[in-house]
Amino acid sequence: RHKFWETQPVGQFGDVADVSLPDGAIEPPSPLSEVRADPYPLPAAFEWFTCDLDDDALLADLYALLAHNYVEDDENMFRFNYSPAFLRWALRPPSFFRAWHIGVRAKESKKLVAFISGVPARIRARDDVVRMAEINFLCVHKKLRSKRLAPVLIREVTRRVHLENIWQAAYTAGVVLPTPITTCRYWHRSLNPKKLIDVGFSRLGPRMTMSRTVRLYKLPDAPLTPGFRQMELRDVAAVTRLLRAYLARYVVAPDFDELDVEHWLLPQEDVVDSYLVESPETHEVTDFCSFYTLPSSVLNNANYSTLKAAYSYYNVAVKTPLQQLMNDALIVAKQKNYDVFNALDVMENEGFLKELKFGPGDGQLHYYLYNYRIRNGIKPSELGLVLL
Ligand code: NHW
Ligand code: EN5
Repeated sequence: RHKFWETQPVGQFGDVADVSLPDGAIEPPSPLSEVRADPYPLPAAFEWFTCDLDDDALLADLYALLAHNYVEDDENMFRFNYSPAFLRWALRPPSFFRAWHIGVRAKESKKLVAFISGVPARIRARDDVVRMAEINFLCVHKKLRSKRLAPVLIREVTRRVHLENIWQAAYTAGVVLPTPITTCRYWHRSLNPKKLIDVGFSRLGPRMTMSRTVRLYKLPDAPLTPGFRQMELRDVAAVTRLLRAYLARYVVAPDFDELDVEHWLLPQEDVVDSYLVESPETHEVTDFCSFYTLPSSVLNNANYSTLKAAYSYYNVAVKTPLQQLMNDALIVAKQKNYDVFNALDVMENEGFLKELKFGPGDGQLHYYLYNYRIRNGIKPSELGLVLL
């Protein structure tokens, strides 16, 4: 059934519950001298191309490839539209490897036709902190689909990860592959219900009018929690302490240090937003919330071409109730003109989704580890990892 995935060190559908298999690496690392030295062969018309994201022209090509060929919803109404600034952020975290930004281009025209990327991360599974690659932005041009190019891209990124002596990876996908460690649901909170209905993202509920719907989703003009403000560079140490203590509760979570927090959580306009609560009395940082910006192109709509979406990222509620903290996140997202606020049912998110009027979406997100087994998987609420 899975001609490619059957050959890979991933949980195979039959073994998920096998008690005789230990958790951890499925196969041991090989000596680096045994890692294949040259790139996998591509069909003759194409060549490998390591992408330099400092180069604005290359970044524009990558942006265009993804804007036209990346992930769509099941009815092909929307397509993710990662911005160039977002892609630079997502692909250049601390200690990134340029060799892991892998393009395929047509030899003749030099047109970029496929891409896959990895970035390094330390991810903890139970008490085991593992160096991994986070794989993302796998994309093959629509005209080159179903020609088995994806397995070549995956093998090539695997080879380049192995060359750095890294043997595990984490990735997410909307499709089922062997074998998810957990399956999450997307939830959506309307901020601009009229537009969402006009573009077909949501529907007018039964016995609802437009004006009742607009009233239902109305939010205050400004955050309610005293001391709620944007995160700044001077907050990195405090946010890192808060986040490390919080993520320790989850079975699978990133192991962030201050450099990671500075990269992944310091606000960047229209890329990532982070807020915290600074106690007005003690000036302690007590709570934190964040979201990233990922618009979607609206396909085939006469009135609108894009949806501005915020995606819940890492949130830590210690002193402020989580529901109140996330309500403030909705309020600032509304102030900043987002149309919708999305969240997965990971971490403690179940505790605010319904109360804050999120509704379940039609999309799922499956989480995977490469060459790492976790027997029987985990629940979404045991997962402390959000990939972009
Ligand atoms: S998930 C988003 C993936 N991208 C898209 O959905 C964009 C739109 N679609 C496309 O561009 C986030 C194409 O349809 C793609 C497949 C390129 C998806 N993950 O070339 P063929 C990520 O980026 C398998 C993994 O003929 P295609 C995560 C499929 O099951 N495998 O198909 C990426 C089949 O194998 P099988 C996927 O439609 C994680 C084979 O590809 C997949 O022209 C990557 C068919 O290939 C997916 N999303 O191209 C894995 N979609 O065994 C990283 C399909 O079933 C693993 N397939 O026959 C770790 C590597 C690092 C290890 C380091 C130690
Ligand atoms: C990982 N980095 O399906 C990349 N999105 O629900 C791979 N649905 O937006 C991830 N179909 O439910 C790929 N509106 C997986 C995600 C692919 C994109 C995707 C889903 C997630 C989505 C929307 C629009 C559906 C349009 C028709 C949806 C309902 C919203 C409604 C708002 C009001 C309250 C009830 C829910």
